[in-house]
Amino acid sequence: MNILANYPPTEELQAIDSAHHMHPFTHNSALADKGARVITSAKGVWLKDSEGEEIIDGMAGLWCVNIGYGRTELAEAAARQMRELPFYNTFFQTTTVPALMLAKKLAELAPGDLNNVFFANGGSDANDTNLRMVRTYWAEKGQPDRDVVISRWNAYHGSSMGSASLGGMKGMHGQGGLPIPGITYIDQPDWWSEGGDMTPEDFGLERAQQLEAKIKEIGPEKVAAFIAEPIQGAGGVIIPPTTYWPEIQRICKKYDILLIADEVICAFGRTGNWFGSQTLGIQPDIMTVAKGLSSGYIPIGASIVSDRVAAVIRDTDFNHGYTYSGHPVACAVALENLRIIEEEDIINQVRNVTGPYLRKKWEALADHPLVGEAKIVGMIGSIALTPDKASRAAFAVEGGAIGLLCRDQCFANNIIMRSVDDRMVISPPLTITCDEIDILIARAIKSLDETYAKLKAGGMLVSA
Ligand code: PXG
Repeated sequence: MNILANYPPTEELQAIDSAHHMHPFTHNSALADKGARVITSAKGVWLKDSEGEEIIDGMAGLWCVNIGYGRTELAEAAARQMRELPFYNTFFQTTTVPALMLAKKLAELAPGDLNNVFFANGGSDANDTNLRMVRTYWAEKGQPDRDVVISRWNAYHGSSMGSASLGGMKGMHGQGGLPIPGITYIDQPDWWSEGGDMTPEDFGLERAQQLEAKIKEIGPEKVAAFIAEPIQGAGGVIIPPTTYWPEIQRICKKYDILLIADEVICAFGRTGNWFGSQTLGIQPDIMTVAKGLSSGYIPIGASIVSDRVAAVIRDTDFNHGYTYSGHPVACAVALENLRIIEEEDIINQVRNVTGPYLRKKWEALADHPLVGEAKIVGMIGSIALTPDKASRAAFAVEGGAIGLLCRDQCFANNIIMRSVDDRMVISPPLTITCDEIDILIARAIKSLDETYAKLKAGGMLVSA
């Protein structure tokens, strides 16, 4: 059966979906009651569903379709590679041309001495690699007790046992016996929600200095690494105050703590540079990448490792790897994706043209009665919904219910914006045009207006 051209009616598809398909991060029974929206095709920034509705995708799939949908060059690269060599492993003294070429390309693109690439299938398993790698690094250097990794509350680093433990999502820790030992957390640099009366700059410093306090509490000789996203994505697009990262960098250097920048969302143009670390002024020892590496066309992730760390790991048997590490088809698709980003000058377009255009319109959303702060860097932004801007109040209704209401309103208006608690976030394809940005913003405003009207009518514009 050609499922692309000849699928059953929507209701039937939804019934099959709810009978057999368990969705991630979803209350599946509740979803079954209303039925999942069936996405059937896409081009550029536009999704189409099984009812023929056209939806503007403000989230680039799941923060990943950087070059937009429908690029047949990637399909052709995959088909070519599948015909030539669909799979071969990289475990036992063998390699493949796409894997080595992609490793070389990433080494060229990555800043500083990040010249060494260990492949994974996505961000979660790349972060598992990082956890084992930094501990192995210190053990090989004769410091096996140096095994604690410091992370941040409300960080997202993946969903496997290791990466979800590295993450600081309390709801995830509550299920399945997490976190695993040897991981500890400091607070996030979310000035809007947690900054109180401090200036953003003072608050950024204070939050960064929690790292130093934590290192002293544990003992520097026990700390292996600090892991963080340059800009927290799944945590609500938390863009840290300008004082934050320089202070983190200073502290990591002072105590010789390895710095892992989780670039799964920030890399490949999202912030207006190849890597978020360049935008935020970070010099990591390891970068985690995934998502935009293939623009989501095929699963692939990687750890990009500094010469210093790699020298030690290369000199030992690192007993770690995935069947599909360096999968030739995934690597061929990623290479084609990077070629397109480079040759079509997509990152400069974000930095100089579409990014500034979006920024102006996005920041103007702060004038809406429902919106407190509106922040954006490149093509990743968020707005905080609030019943009272002046006091930066949270809503009396808890659990991100207002955000969910706004998200559903967006969905009904054929715009995808994701809610994280009561923040709305966007991360559109980097190829979005100025005309499409106008449509995105118009639909966002319509959705905010409708949400506001509903809250007013329901008496829910009440501070906690
Ligand atoms: N690190 C970061 C920073 C991420 O954003 C991962 C690691 C894990 O990658 P994989 O490929 O294993 O999923 C991510 C993934 C959301 C959402 O709801 C975000 C992610 C994944 C799923 C949902 O915003 N980010």
